[in-house]
Amino acid sequence: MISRRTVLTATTAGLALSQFPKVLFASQDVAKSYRIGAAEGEHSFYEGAKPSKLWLYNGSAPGPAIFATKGEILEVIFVNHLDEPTTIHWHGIRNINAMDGVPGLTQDAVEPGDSFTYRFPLRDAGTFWYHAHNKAWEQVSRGLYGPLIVKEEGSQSEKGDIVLLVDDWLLDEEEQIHTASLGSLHDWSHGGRHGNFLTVNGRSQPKIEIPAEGPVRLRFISAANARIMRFSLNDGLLMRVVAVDGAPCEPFDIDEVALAPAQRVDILLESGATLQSVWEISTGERVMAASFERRNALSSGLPPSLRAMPWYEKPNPAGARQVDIHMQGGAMGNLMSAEFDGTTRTLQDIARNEKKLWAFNGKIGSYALDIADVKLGDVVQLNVWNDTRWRHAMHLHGQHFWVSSQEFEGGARDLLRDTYLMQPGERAEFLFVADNPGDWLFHCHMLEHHAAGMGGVISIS
Ligand SMILES: [Cu+2]
Repeated sequence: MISRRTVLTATTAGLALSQFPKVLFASQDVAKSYRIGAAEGEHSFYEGAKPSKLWLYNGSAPGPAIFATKGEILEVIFVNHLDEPTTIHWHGIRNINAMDGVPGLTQDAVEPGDSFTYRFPLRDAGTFWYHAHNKAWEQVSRGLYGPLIVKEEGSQSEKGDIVLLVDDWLLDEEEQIHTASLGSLHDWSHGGRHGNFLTVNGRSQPKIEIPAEGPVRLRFISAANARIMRFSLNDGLLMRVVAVDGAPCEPFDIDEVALAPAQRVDILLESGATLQSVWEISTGERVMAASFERRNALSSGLPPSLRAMPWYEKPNPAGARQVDIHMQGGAMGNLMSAEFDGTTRTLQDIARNEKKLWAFNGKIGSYALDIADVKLGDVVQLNVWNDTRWRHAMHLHGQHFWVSSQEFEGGARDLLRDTYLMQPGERAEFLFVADNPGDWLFHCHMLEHHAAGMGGVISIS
């Protein structure tokens, strides 16, 4: 940990204070410090299961749950014990750019045996998660992710505050990661890698303790590579949505919650008394995801965050900086040719030889693809057109955007999100205040689509 004295000593050694990234000065206030190591390990998905060989943070699936409070500085001393480079991305955190964890854009990848210290202020309370961001299509599918929950200042720990981190793993008959299909061109050009084994918090059909009475908050987080999951509760219990992607929203009631990769939805039940189970229903077949057990008659009041406002109001779109993003490509699409590394080639050629299949505005995406340079403080409107045959979960790093969401029953709703699920043919406007400087990735969170070219950079300065 870098103390005030370290900084002062460095200054007298001739380094100007301005050369230090701002974040160092906050280090003396570090309130939560974690050590997280990534390594191969074994994990049992259920009692008596044959251990599965996974890639894990601190040996557990999911990685350690990080609980912190809004306003705190979070420090994570990360060590890479894998045989390949990696980084950690803090999904949904309106982060300092240098701490965003995108290798080749915001930091160098952490090489095997090396370490990297992430240290950043927690500006917002909400439901977040963290995951590997190098070769994420493989590293996340092998288990490198965990929950990050930021509480409101002054909120007590709530027994009824339940994390449901869901994932679909693709396992073979030995209950090991199906490695032969990793990187399948079919997945990359179609709907991504879909698993065959559902877990909640790393376990198959876990029994989760809830208080015998009082409200229950369910924090759904999807760590799936590509599957769009859908959940309902026993007896069709109504779910009151109180936050999406971490940000509080005007509450609304639904029967089913849809969850695209990386999305979060917080559900409030005024009383957990009749809550028994949660079911995954996206395949048309009801699969039990988890059940609930009542312990201790601990009643607790509603956490203050449940009545909170969105982080910022929807800005006025008049005069917003317009950025058009035309998404094309993939199987059965209308993209015949695209620019790759400065040269225009047929999509067939690029797919076969470069394994790239998706484009923004006629260009195959990468960290070198500059989508837009915008001025700090500008209101920006991304006009996103999904001109493909596939659904895409579009994620903007570093900020949340307002979108007229078509994702839930009951018509369009203005929501503040960081990941929006777009239907084939859908056009959507993502409206945000560009108040966070840096180079920010905008990409599809179907991790195979991102790997195959669906991503680019929005620079704010
Ligand atoms: Cu996609």
